[in-house]
Amino acid sequence: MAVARPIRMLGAACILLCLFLVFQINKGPSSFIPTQGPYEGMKRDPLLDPTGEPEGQLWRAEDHDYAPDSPNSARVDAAIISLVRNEELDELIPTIRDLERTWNSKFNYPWIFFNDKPFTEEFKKRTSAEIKAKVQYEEVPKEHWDVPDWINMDLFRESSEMLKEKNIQYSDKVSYHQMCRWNSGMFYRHPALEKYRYYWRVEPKVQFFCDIDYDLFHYVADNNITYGFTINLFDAPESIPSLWPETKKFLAANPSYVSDNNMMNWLTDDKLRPDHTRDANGYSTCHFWSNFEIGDMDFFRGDQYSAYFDHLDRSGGFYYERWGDAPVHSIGVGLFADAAKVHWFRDIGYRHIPYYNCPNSPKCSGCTPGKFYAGEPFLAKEDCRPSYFQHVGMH
Ligand SMILES: Nc1nc2c(ncn2[C@@H]2O[C@H](COP(=O)(O)OP(=O)(O)OP(=O)(O)O)[C@@H](O)[C@H]2O)c(=O)[nH]1
Ligand SMILES: [Mg+2]
Repeated sequence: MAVARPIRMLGAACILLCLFLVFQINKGPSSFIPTQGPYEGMKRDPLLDPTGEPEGQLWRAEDHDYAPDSPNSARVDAAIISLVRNEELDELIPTIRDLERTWNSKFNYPWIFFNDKPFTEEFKKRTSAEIKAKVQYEEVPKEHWDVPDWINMDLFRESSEMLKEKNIQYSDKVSYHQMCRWNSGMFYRHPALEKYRYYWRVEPKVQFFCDIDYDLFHYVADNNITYGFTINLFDAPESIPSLWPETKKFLAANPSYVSDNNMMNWLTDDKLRPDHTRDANGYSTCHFWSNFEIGDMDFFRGDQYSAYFDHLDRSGGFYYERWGDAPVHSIGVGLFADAAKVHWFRDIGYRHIPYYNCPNSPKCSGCTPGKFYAGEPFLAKEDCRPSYFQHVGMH
């Protein structure tokens, strides 16, 4: 049966329109909402489900000696650590209050503040007034902070201009690069941390929302946890184009370093945000957001991670690109640690603007359970948990 030409034209136009819409929907991150796509990693935010304390034996302040000065306390060798500037004092105080109120006033772990400059008397006075536990103020050794002599500063300035054009935040601030490098491979070498094994990293301005009534560090030590996180995010591929290629070079030279139970599938996932994986040359850019970390420094001090950091450091990418300590730690943990020893602290209510980890628990107040971000809706696609839960798990 012959179909009239105008009808045929209309049909063809409809097909073209449909194809165009399908292309628009699938074309890239701007239209990708992880929880609604074909990706099966996370159908519903697990933080909407009631969250309790972790299973197993937990150490509680009522049952053990956690007095601040006790020489025989139940504390393990652990410290809360903060790299911070004097100017951030007003933003740090509410953070200290949050963590002391929700957790540390019960267990009294020492706080150690680090700075590349001497702390002011005001900084020391006001911070120590908030903390019952021991407090220490430490300067970062010059040789840990200074730009290494193999970095060509002309090349740095040129590269940072290019990164700035790509809207990479802080790319032209030398101190930001220094901070990222120190956090990546130097903090655990500070003499003040030599006697400690575990650390909890805290930054000014972050918030804590939930009462934690067990000794977290004891939990970490008892369960041999290497690394604990709250938030799992994508990074800007433009800030790390050669990080994965450098990592592959390192692995080619040291194949035996990779853990049997590694997280390679999470590191190289190309389903959730294919453009990111492509632009970062094979790395998904997924990372543990390192402004919150609870970790085992023996892992970072170990042969694998140390050699990996040294390799990256020599390549210059901390300066010629803007490698953050978050992707560097995450790749290190993802490759060299046992995935079973990495823990999602889902019970810690936490915020670093603009993202949250907010559990559904009567112990929490001040955040909305399951809310991941505050701000523009595009922030939703920065959540990498769908991939993490699928490839690694929810432990
Ligand atoms: N002492 C010192 N601390 C720094 C310096 N730069 C950053 N920091 C600290 O390093 C941590 C990370 O720096 P931020 O400026 O928060 O970096 P960020 O989290 O990527 O950026 P924001 O989203 O702006 O918070 C914070 O604890 C800062 O206080 C520095 O030059 N000196
Ligand atoms: Mg910050």
